[in-house]
Amino acid sequence: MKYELPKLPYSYDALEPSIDAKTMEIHHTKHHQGYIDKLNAVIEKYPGLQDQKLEDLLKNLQAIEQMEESDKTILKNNGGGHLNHSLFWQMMAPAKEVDKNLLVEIEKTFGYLDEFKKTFTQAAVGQFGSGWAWLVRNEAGKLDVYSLPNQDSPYLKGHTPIIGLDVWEHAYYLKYQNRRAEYVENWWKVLKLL
Ligand code: MN3
Repeated sequence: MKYELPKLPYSYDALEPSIDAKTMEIHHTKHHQGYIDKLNAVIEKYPGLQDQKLEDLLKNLQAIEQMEESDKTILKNNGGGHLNHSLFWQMMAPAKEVDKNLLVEIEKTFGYLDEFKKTFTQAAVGQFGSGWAWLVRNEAGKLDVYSLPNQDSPYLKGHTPIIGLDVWEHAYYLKYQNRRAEYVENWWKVLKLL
């Protein structure tokens, strides 16, 4: 099976002014496509792994015996890149569709939505260099917030990602340059779920 670039559920300019159309188009057609191309190239070498879900490959990455270490790194970076971005596009929208169950659980875990937003924002702004801020469900079934470098997926830790924010410079540099905090502040407006 070849991985393919998922279509966006909205147009490139739909998230303006929070995220500009040019950034969306380059991010989707160049960056995300780039991860998919490299993911396909490495998976092609291992026919035995091609029927497995990508989430499961990342969860069990260290235990995959037949794969060379250097290829595991390629799979981690580009499989993560593909999954992370696929989720990222789906979580955003020009209009809110609040997930009430998630909201209740966030309030239970973090006290208030604003407290959660503060914690998540700190993870996003504080991530040194490229990476993502994550809201995940951990191995105990509880919500947790942290950042991970590069394209590391929460699946590598056995966690399920719920909300992810891309803080690689390619996600915001055209519009916000070095002002990551301003990008994060505006991103909340196009996060569909909350
Ligand atoms: Mn990206």
